[in-house]
Amino acid sequence: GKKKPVVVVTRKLPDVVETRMRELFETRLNETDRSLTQAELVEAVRTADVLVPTVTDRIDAAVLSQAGPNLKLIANFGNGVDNIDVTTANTRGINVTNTPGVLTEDTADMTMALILSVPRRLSAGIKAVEAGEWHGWSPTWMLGHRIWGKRLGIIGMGRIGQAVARRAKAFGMSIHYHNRRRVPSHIEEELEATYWDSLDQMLARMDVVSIHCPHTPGTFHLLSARRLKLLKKDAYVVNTARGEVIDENALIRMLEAGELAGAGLDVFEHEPAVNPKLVKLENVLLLPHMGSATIEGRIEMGEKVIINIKTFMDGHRPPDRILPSML
Ligand code: 8YV
Repeated sequence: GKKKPVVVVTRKLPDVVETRMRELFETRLNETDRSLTQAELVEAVRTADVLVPTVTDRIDAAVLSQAGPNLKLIANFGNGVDNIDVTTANTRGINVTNTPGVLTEDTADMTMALILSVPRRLSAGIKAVEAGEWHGWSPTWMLGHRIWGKRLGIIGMGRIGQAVARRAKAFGMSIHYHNRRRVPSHIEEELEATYWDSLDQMLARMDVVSIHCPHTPGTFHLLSARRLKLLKKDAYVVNTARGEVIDENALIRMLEAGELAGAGLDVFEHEPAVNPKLVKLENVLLLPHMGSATIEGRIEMGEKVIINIKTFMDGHRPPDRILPSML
């Protein structure tokens, strides 16, 4: 039969995914639970037909310059492709795919959990009980803000942004959004969503702002120091997208100064490093990038990766191909 493609997987994936990959491909797995070293990554791109990286691998121009002649596909295990230099890859004739759709609802759930938890001070409450600092109910202790009747501003109204809007609407929030393009009117109507052409003007009016755009050169520090200052003093910021979209130092300064009510962050500008100043704040809830971390979702991400590889190897365009023009 046909020679099986050499598929190098950079991280340990769920067993069912690894088993299926072994059946279909000449699969080289990472048996450890750590990322590949730079040398191992270079060795991988040199020898692979297909590379399956994750968010923890930086596939930049320097790594791509080491790619062997057989490398034709980078099938990212994940939705965001900011870890990959897509333009350089395409210039070198290497296709890039991602895993859209299967982590939409899980990420939206985690976002909603943060939108519910941060204004209601869940993190501070849990810490108080654990520290034995609960000395009895008080009418004025641990008061947060309700979200019912408040305004949610969504930055990036793609699949995940819309899934968050649907949830927040059910919790009685009014939906506002900023996006490069307006979404179709039937979706706006379903969500009763208000489109803001001007991000600045939207920010000034919101009670909660949640980020759902990709990290690209165009969205780096989109929530800049200047824009963060436009937010109301009692507004909250939630981020389950990418840390780089917020100027994290500026956010920290504002939280420390009480110029913002709080933040729920699943992603960080220099993750896995979390700025110790963030950890010291009581009005934040910090999570270790677990927005899509469900067993079901990870298996479906693996299935998407496999479909992309199989389709490509059969000589067709893989369903989730990313072009630089899409970023
Ligand atoms: C994963 C994510 O944690 O898909 C994304 O963009 O951030 C998460 O689903 C990660 O990307 C896996 O590589």
